[in-house]
Amino acid sequence: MSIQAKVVPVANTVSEIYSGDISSQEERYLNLINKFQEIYGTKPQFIARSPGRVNVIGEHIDYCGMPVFPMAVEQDTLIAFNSKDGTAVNVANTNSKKYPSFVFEYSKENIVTIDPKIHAWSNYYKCGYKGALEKMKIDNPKGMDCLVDGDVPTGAGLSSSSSLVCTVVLATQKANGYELDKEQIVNTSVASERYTGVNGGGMDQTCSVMATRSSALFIEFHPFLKVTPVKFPSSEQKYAFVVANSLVVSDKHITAPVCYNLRVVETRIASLMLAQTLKLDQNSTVKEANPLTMKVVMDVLFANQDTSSMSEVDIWINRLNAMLAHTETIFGDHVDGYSWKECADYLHMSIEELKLKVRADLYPVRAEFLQIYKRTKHVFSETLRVVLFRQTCEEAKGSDVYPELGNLMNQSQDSCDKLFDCSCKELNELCQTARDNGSLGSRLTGAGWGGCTISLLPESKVESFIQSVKDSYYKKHFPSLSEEQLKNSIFATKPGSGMYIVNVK
Ligand code: NG1
Ligand code: MG
Repeated sequence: MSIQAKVVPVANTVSEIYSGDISSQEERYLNLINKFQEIYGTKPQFIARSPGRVNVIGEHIDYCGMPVFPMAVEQDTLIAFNSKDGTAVNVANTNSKKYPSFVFEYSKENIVTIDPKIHAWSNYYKCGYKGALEKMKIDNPKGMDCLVDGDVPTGAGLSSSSSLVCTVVLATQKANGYELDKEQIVNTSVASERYTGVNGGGMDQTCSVMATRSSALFIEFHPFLKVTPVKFPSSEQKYAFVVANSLVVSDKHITAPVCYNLRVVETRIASLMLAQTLKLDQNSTVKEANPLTMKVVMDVLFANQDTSSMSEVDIWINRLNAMLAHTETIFGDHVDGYSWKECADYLHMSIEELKLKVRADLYPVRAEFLQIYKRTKHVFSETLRVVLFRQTCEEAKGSDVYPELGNLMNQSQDSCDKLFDCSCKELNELCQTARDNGSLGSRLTGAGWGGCTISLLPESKVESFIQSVKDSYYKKHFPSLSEEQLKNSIFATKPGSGMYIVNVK
C-alpha cells in the first residue's frame, strides 16, 4: 500500500506543501488507513487534512474586520473517507475513548440537527457537514464512511475546532464530487463553525486553509479577503517560537455569553457609537458591513483622504492613530464602561433595538456594563501592532529586529489583559515566567481566558527555556503531569502548511 505523493487539486493549493509533511508522518497516515480498513472493511479513497494555528499577534480583532498575523502549526486533523450509496454518514475517531463514534442521516428539512447547548465533538463535525451541503446547494448527498485523527491540543487556543471543521468541509465537498476553491472553503468553514453558537471571526479557518509552509500570514478581511505570506526575517542570531499551554481550559461554549460573544457585541456597539459621533453616512456604512465593524468605520471616515503620496503602511498608521485619538475624545469620559441604557440612549434607540442591531438576539450575551472605551482602544492599538509587526519583518534587511517584534508581542499581552480582559492569572504568570527565562516577547494566543501562550526566544535557548518553564510553571501547578503530557504542553513550533487532500492508492 502506498500513499500517492500527489495533492488532489484543492484549487489554488500550493504544491510544495505536501511532500515534507507526508513523508515525516507516513506512519501516522498508514496507521489511519489500516484502522479505516479494520472498521469499514475497505481502504479509504482519500485523506483530507487541515492544521491548527497559533496566532503570533492580532487578538480579537478579526471580527472587527482588522488584519491578523497567525501561522499554521504542524498539528492537524486528518479525515480518511469514502463516499458510498445512501445518506448515512458514519464517523469514527482513532481516539474512540475520548471521541465516541456516531452516525447521522441527512434530512431534507435541516440537513442535520445541531444543538449548540450540547458540547460534543460530533457537533463540530455536523457543523462542517451542514455548512458544506448548504454551500454546494445539493439535496441528494452521498453517504460517507469517515475516520478522524487529530493531534491539535483541544481547548487550548490552537484552533482544534477550526482544524476539524475545515477538514470536514474539505472531505464533504470532495466526497460529493465538488472542488470548492480555497476561499469558498474558508467562507463555508467560517459560517459552519458559527452553528456551534460562537460568533467567531475568520482568522482560524483562513489560516488553516491558506497557510504556506515557512511563512506566517498577514490576513486582511475587508474590503475582501487577502492573504499575504510573510517570512520571519533572517538574522545572525536564530530565533524560535515556543507554544506553552496554561492548561486552563477555556470552554467557549459555556463562557461565550460573558466572554467571546460579549466582546463581539461590545465592539459592534462601539462601532455604532463611533459612526454616529463622527457623523458617518449610514447608507455607506451599512452597505459595507451589517452589523457595523470598526474597520468599516475607519474606512468610511477616511474615504476621501488623499493617499497618493502615502505607502500602504503609512495609510494604516495614519488612520489608526487618528482612531486612537477619537477613542480618547469620544469615550475617554467613560473609562469604566456604559450601561445598556446609556448605549441605547446614545444611539437613540431602545435596548431591544440595539440588541437586534448587533445580533445579540442570535448570540445572547450577559453584562451589566459594556466596556466600550477599553475594547475600542484595544482594537485600534492591536491593529497598529499587527501592521508594525509585519512592517518590521518585511523591512528588517538583515538586521536583528527580534527585540522589536518581542516588544510588540509583550504590548499585545498587556492590552489583552488590561483592556480586552481576555487573559487570566495563569496566562499572565506563564508569560512572565517566559520573559524571566529569556523570551523577548510572550503573549496569550487565540481567544484567551486560558489556553496557550506563544513566546519568542533565541533558538539556542529553546531547550533550557522549556526546562525552566516546566520547573517553574508546570511542576508548581500541575505536579502530576506525565512526561508525555508535558511534551504536548510546551513545544517549539514553526509555520506549517495549509490544508490538502491525499489520494490513497
Ligand atoms: P480560538 O482560539 O479558536 O478560540 C477565537 C476565534 C478567532 C479569533 C480569536 C481571538 C473562532 C473559531 N475563533 O479563536 O476568530 O477571534 O478567538 O483572536 O471563533
Ligand atoms: Mg476554536
